[in-house]
Amino acid sequence: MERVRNSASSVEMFILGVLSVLWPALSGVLSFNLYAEHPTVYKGPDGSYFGYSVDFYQASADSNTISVLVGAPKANTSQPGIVEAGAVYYCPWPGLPDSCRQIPFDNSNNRMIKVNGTREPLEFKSHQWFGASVRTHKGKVVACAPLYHWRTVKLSGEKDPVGTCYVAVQNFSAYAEYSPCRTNDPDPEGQGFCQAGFSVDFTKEGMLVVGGPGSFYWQGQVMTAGIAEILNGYSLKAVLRRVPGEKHTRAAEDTHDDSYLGYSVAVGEFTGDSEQELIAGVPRGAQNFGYVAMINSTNLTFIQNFTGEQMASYFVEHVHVTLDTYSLLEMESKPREVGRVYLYLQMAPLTFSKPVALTGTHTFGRFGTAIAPLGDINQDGYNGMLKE
Ligand SMILES: *[C@@H]1O[C@H](CO)[C@@H](O)[C@H](O)[C@H]1NC(C)=O
Ligand SMILES: *[C@@H]1O[C@H](CO)[C@@H](O)[C@H](O)[C@H]1NC(C)=O
Ligand SMILES: *[C@@H]1O[C@H](CO)[C@@H](O)[C@H](O)[C@H]1NC(C)=O
Ligand SMILES: *[C@@H]1O[C@H](CO)[C@@H](O)[C@H](O)[C@H]1NC(C)=O
Ligand SMILES: *[C@@H]1O[C@H](CO)[C@@H](O)[C@H](O)[C@H]1NC(C)=O
Ligand SMILES: *[C@@H]1O[C@H](CO)[C@@H](O)[C@H](O)[C@H]1NC(C)=O
Ligand SMILES: [Ca+2]
Repeated sequence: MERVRNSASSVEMFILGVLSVLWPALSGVLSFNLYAEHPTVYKGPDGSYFGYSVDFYQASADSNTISVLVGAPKANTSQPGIVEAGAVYYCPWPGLPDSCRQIPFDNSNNRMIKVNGTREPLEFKSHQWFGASVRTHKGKVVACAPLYHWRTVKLSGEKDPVGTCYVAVQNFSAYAEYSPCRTNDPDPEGQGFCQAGFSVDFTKEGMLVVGGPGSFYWQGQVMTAGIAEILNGYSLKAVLRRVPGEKHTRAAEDTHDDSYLGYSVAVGEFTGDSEQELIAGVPRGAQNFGYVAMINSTNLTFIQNFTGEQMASYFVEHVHVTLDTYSLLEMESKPREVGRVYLYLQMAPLTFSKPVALTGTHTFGRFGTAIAPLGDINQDGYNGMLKE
C-alpha cells in the first residue's frame, strides 16, 4: 500500500523534474528531483543547453546500476573543425555534479564529396543540435541532431536540414548513423526540411520511431526502423542508405502543410489488441489548435486524429499514461500557447486513477509538445506504468 503510493509520487516528481529542465533548461545545470530529499545535480558546459533532453540508461537487464543520459545540443565536441555539434553525456546516478562524460557517438568531421572536379563538404555538422533528443530501450540508445544539414544530391550545393540520428548498443561499443530523410527527395516539398530526430521513441520490442516534423512543406513525417537492421551492414560511405524494413508515413493533401506531424512521438497499445500504436503530436494541425495522430505501427497509416478534449475522454478509457498539447486563443492578438499533461496511473488491470492534469503556464512554451519520457520508473518493462 505505502509502497504504491511512494512509487506514484516518484513518477510525478520525475515528470515535474523533467518539465523543469525543458524551458529555462538553458542554464547548463540539470537538477534531478527523483527523490526530493536527495536531489542529484549535474553540471554541463555553460551555454551548452545541458539538460535539454534526458533519459535513464541501464547497460543490460542484469546490471544493477542505472545512469542518466543528458543531451546538451550546443556543446562543443572533439570533432575536428566543427563548432557546437551537440553531445549526449553519460552521468552515473547518483553522482557528483561534474561526473558526466560525453558519449562518443560520432568523432568524425564532415564527409567530403567530389562535385564537378572539386572536393566540397557533403554535410554540415556544426550547430546540428545533436542531443536535442535522446531515448533508451534496454541498453539501446538513440540520440539525434535534427538540424544536421547535407548538401543534397543536386549539382548546385544546397543545405537541407534533413536531421540525423545515431544509435549505440552493447554499452556504447557499437554505433551507427540513421538519417531517414537524407534521400533523393530534397527541398521543402520532399524530405529536405524533415529535421528527422526532432522527436524519437522506441516500441516495446525496441523498434526505433523517429519524428521529422518538416517533411512535405512541414506536414511532417514519422518513420520506423529496426536497430539490428540499422547496425547490420552499416557503412560511413553509404550516404543514401535505405534500411531494410523501414516504414514511413506519406505526404497528405496540401491542406496538411505546416502542421508538424512528428513534433513529438510516443508508443503504446490503445486499441485492445496485441499491436502497439504510434502516437504523434501534430501541434500546428487543425488551424493551430493541434491534435494527436494515432498511427498503425504495422503499415504506418492513420487510425484516428484526436483533438485535446477528444483525446482526454478517449484516454480515460484506454490509456495508462499520455500527454496532450493544444493552443488557447486569448483576447490578445497573439495566441498564447499552453498545454497539459494528463497522467493516468494503472493501479490494477482495467483500473485507472483519476487523471492528474498539469497545465503549463509558460507562454509559447509549447507545454507538452517536447515532453521527455516517463521512463520505466519501476523497471517492470512498461514505460511509466505502475503495477502492484
Ligand atoms: C564552442 O567553441 C567556440 C569556439 O571554438 C566558442 O565560441 C563557443 O562559445 C563554444 N560553445 C560552447 C557552448 O562551449
Ligand atoms: C563545373 O566546373 C566548370 C569548370 O570549373 C564550370 O565552368 C561549371 O560552371 C561547373 N558547373 C557547375 C554546375 O557548377
Ligand atoms: C558502460 O559504459 C559506461 C560509460 O562508458 C561505463 O562507465 C560503464 O562502466 C559501462 N558499464 C558496463 C556494465 O560495462
Ligand atoms: C493495422 O494494420 C494492419 C495491417 O494492415 C491490420 O492488420 C491491423 O488490423 C491494423 N490495426 C488497426 C488498429 O487498425
Ligand atoms: C494499412 O492497414 C489498414 C488497416 O488494416 C488498411 O485499411 C490499409 O489499406 C493498409 N494500408 C496499406 C498501404 O497497406
Ligand atoms: C490525420 O492527420 C493526417 C495528417 O497529420 C492525415 O494525413 C490523415 O488523413 C488524418 N486522418 C484522419 C483519419 O483524419
Ligand atoms: Ca493496438
